[in-house]
This record gives sequence, structure tokens and C-alpha cells, in this order.
Amino acid sequence: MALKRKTVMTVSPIIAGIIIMSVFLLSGTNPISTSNITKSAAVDDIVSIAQPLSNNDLQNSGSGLSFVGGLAQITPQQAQAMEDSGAQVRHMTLVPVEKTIALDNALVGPGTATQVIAYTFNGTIPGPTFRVTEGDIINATIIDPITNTDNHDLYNHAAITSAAKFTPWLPETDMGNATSYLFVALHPGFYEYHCEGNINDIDEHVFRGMQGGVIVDPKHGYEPYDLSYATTDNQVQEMHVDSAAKEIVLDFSEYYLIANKTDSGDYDINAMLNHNDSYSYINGEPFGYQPLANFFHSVNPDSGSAIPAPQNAHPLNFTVGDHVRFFVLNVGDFMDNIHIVGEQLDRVTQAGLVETNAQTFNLGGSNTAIIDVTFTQPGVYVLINHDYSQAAKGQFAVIVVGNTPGPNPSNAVPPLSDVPDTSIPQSTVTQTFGTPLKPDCVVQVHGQWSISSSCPNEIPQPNGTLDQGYLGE
Ligand SMILES: [Cu+2]
Repeated sequence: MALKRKTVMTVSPIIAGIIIMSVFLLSGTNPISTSNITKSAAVDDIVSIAQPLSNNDLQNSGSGLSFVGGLAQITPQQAQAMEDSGAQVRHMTLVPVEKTIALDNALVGPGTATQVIAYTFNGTIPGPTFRVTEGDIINATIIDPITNTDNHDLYNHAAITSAAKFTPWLPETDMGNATSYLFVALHPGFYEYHCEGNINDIDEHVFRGMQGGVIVDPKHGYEPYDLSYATTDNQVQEMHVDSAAKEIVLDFSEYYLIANKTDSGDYDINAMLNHNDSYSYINGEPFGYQPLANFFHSVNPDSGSAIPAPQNAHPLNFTVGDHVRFFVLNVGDFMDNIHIVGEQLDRVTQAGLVETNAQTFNLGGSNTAIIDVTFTQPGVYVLINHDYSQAAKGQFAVIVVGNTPGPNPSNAVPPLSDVPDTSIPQSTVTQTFGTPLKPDCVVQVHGQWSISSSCPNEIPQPNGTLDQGYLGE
């Protein structure tokens, strides 16, 4: 897939050919059969993937990126064999960018921060949503700009390996270096990725914004379902809901910010330890999908802080009869009690478990769910964290269901799936945070090591042999 190169940091031609960003919608299908994935010759190799790593592997494994939830680490040789058998190789390149982001919907009043001194992946909070298909090989790379002030790396949960792998004696991806790893997407689902910083400050890097999600689509797509609903004249009807859906990513987390004159927007560890978040958010922006003026008018009557009319806020838009698939990730420290005022959650899928017709779904920290909702009646609905303290701090989204299609905030719409009959394309409007990238400072990877950046950060010529990913030297 030849992508056009823009402004750019060139990287060695030897390693050209590798990195394609999250919008990497490589065409074609993966020939690996997943109707019975364990019977696939290529995927049988995965059995050998989860071999314990040697101490040498551990010491030379670069960043903390090891096992991603649903993704198992493999060697370049295994990856090559799988690719020769027809597996797709996908690229997931992340560039840590340290930047200050103004909050459009900052609280007003004393003791409130109006910006975030942020650590980001590729310039946005959250980082880009990646999308692959069950059985794909993922080449994950982190390139750390020389101008960064802190170490960054890339890690994920569900680590099926020694905890020693995450200890500080392992070399970080230091400023000016790059590290690449290969994985196989074993299990469908939605998975969190995040920076773990210098290990002892993981929380700081996560709450400054270095986190995001990876969608692993089932090889054969998502199951349809049947739905009973009441018409506007109260007649009960049955509906068969197809697999194809309009898709929305909702990334829930919080900001913990020092809010005085000199440190406004810096990370406040004491606030985190006390569960006293300054803001909560969906997709990086408090109240980003809440255009109603002065809702939750006074958050803190004692300090006088309040929410002004939200700026640059845009609701989620659907039409009557739309099947919507929400990919929900809770990165934060609070329980995310997902509720849609005026609706029920038709189907919730989480790690192979399925719940139907839920009024609210409780999502703990670092967990995810895929939620199907079909909107059968026109109207205005409100998607919130049903923890009122968090709804009042930013996790509050308005959903408008009308008779004509409306655009959705760009940072809520994930890349389209490669699996047929999965994604229904949507029109979008630019949103301040998240993907697609905020225009003031972004890093984009075009095809093979071709990076365009509008950020002042100096992105290095990567070190190491990165063309096939590597474990150790
Ligand atoms: Cu970091």
C-alpha cells in the first residue's frame, strides 16, 4: 500500500516498508481461517509464541511492550513464516509527544486548571485507535523524539509473562531511540494500550494522556441479533439487527491537575491518590459531546467553580433505526457506569461474556466492552457515567436521534473494519482532541517510516534493526 509522503523525517531505506499508521486500512482479507483458528497451520505457530523469554531476551527487549491483551508476542522468524502463509502484517507506530493542551470546557472559578501539560501518543489524547483483524500480525513501534524530557514506552495489560519484565532495570525507549515488536492478534475484542513511563510513575503518564485502544475484529465479523421494541404508538415489534453498524469509540478517563498560577495543568499525584480528579472525560475532552449550556451548573459551590456553556462541543448523531456499536474503554481510576438515559443496552460483550438488555454496564479500570444499541425512536438521549460526580466533571455525552443522518465528532469514529458488513461509514466533524489528529501539533506515519510532524519535537533517526521487529539485539 503506497501512501503519499508529506513533510518528513526519512528513515533508512533498508527499513523502508514497514510502518503504517492506525488508518492503515490495508485492503484484502486474512486467509487464516478462524472458524477454527487453532487448526490453522499459520496460527498453530502461535502455540510456540508464548514460550517463556530468556533472561537475555528480557534484558534486551527494549520498551515495556510485551504482551498486549489478546495479542501474543512473536519472533521475526515466526512472523515471516506466518506472513508466508498468508497472514496480514499491520503497523502500529506511536510517537510520544509532550505538549500543553488547552481545555475548551475548563471549569471557571478559583482552584481550577484550564490546560493539561500532557504526554501524548502522536499528539492526541487518547492516542490513535488501531484496528486489526483476528489472526493479523502487528508490528508495533515506538519512536521517542530527542526533544522529549521524559522516558516513554508502550505497554498493555493482560500480560502473560513474568512481572520482572516490567521492572525498571529494563532499558526504556529513551529519547532518540526506537523499538519495534511483533505480535499476533489472537482474540477478538477491544484492548487498552498505554505508556508505563519509568515504571514508578505509570499513573502520571497514563493520566497525562498516553493511552488508547486497539480493536481486534472477529475474523467473521460480529453477530447479528434480534430486538423487541415498542413503537411510538406502543405496539411491540420485533427487529432483526444486522451485523453492520455505525461505530463509536468511547475512551473514559480523568485528569488530575495542579491548579495554581505556576503549575496550572501539571499532574497532581496527591489528587490521584485521593481519587479527587479535576476533570473526567470521554475521548480526552471534558464535556466534548455535551453542547447544552450550563448543565451541572455548579460543580463545587464552595469554590465557585462551574461549567460555562461548553465550547466546540458536538453531540453524537444517529438516525432512527441505526444500529450503533460502541467500543468502550475505561482507562481511569473510577468505575465507569455506562448508562444511556432513555435507552437500554441491547447487548454487551466483554471478554466472551454477553449480557443483554442492560440498563447500566459497570466497567472497572482498564476494562473494555463492546456495546450494541439500536435506536428505535427519535429523540435526545444522554450517555453518561452514572457516577454523578464523574458525569458532573465531564463524562456526559448527548445523543441526538433524528430522521436524517448527522455527522459525528471525528475523534469518536474509529477506522473502518476490514471485515465485510461490519462498519457503516459516517460523516464527521473535527473535534479538538483525539483521532483524527488535532491540527496544531500532530504526528502521522505514512506507509514506511515516513513521518510527518507539525510538532516542534525532534523525531530521531531510529536506531536498531526495525524492519522485521526484534527481540533483543
Ligand atoms: Cu510516557
